[in-house]
Amino acid sequence: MTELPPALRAELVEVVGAPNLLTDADVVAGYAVDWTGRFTGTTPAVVRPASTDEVAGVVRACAAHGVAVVPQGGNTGLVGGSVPLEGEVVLSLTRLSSLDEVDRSAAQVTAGAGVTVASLQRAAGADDLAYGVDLASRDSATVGGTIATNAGGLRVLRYGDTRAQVVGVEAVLGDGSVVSHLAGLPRDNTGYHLPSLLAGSEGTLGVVTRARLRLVPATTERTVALLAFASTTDAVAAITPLRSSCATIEAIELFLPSGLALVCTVHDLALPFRTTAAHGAYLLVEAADRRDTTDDLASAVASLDGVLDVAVASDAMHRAALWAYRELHTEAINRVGTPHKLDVAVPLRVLAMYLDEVPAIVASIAPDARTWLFGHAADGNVHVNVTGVDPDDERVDEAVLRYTASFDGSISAEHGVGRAKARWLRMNRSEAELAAFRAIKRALDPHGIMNPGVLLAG
Ligand code: 2HG
Ligand code: ZN
Repeated sequence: MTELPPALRAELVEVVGAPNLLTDADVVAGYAVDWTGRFTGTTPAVVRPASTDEVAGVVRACAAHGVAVVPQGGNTGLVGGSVPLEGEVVLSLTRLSSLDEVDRSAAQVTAGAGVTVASLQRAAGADDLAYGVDLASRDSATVGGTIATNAGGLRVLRYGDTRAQVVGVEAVLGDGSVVSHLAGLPRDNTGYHLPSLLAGSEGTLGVVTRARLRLVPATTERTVALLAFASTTDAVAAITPLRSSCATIEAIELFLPSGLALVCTVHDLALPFRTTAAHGAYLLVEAADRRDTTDDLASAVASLDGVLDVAVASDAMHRAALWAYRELHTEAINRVGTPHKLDVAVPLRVLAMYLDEVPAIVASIAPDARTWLFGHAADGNVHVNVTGVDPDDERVDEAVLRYTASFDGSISAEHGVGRAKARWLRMNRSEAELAAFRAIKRALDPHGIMNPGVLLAG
């Protein structure tokens, strides 16, 4: 669709006011492309409601006119799930930015869908609490978007994924009805758990407008160690001993020498070690507590086999410098070319072999492509990025995902299925499961207007 039907336009103006219905081609173009530039669409309009009622009004109007809607938060998604690839209307949730006072007795807070993860973290921190989800895109990624995609991030091993933080939701379902259950009681067995269903539903059932989120005790002391190993096998073998000898570990991240070299070149950073010639893999480990964690982490590292080099940082500046080697991977890879992004998870017992095999699988199909591997090692979550392959050539994607699924691995570990992987969902899900998914979709989105083509293909 290139233009809104005039009657729909009038109804949307009625709901959100003319300034919040954007139709200027230059303005809406920015909402129609994803961060990586791989997914570009078009839209006749971007609607910017400011309350749950307005969202409901927008969804009802679009449903009445049979017009499809793509919900969008900070637009940091990586699987084409938040951009209008088939000319849908974009429902931008960034104006839903109300953040209630932190409820200290419950250790919870109610936040609007448009609140960024970074603002949520700041608000929790001011009350000596923390939000358990952290990710590199924290300054743009929103509460609504991270719930819709069930974002993982850097601290899943300690606090779980986004779904584990959501204790209540308010949402507008695909038929325009509003469901709201925000009490967040720790014990509440009164029926189906809609937060669990909506987390990871990628906007295909409805739109989360507010959420009640669990907070965790703030940690004041942090230590980061960057460990160098000769091989992926040695690095992966260190994960379980690290976790069992140091209870305060929050993150165990992995990257490889090629990625480190790229990050250092693109971002003009010095290498972390004098020589890296003998290194085959790195683990970045962070421990956090309310007391100094340096000794805990140092003794856990000292008992490991195969550590060739260690860099340790306790103060904020040096910690950030070590994290930069990991967090800047995404940006550095994007400078090489628009990547194919395959966010997968495999059991830890096959992780080292997987990391060693994937580049060969890619090379067998696309000899000139480059494969970049990094990710959340403790969860077996690997971000397979491939550059040098045409955006529409999906042979590499298919082969890597098939290899992943052969170990009962997940073809979408934390970014969602989006449009990018919808056609491969069968690799992970049985016909019976897909039938159940479709039945749920039909029940909550009877007009089929919520993010069509995302998650469930066709
Ligand atoms: C990360 O872990 C993000 O840094 C992005 O999930 C991963 O760019 C990617 O593939
Ligand atoms: Zn990640």
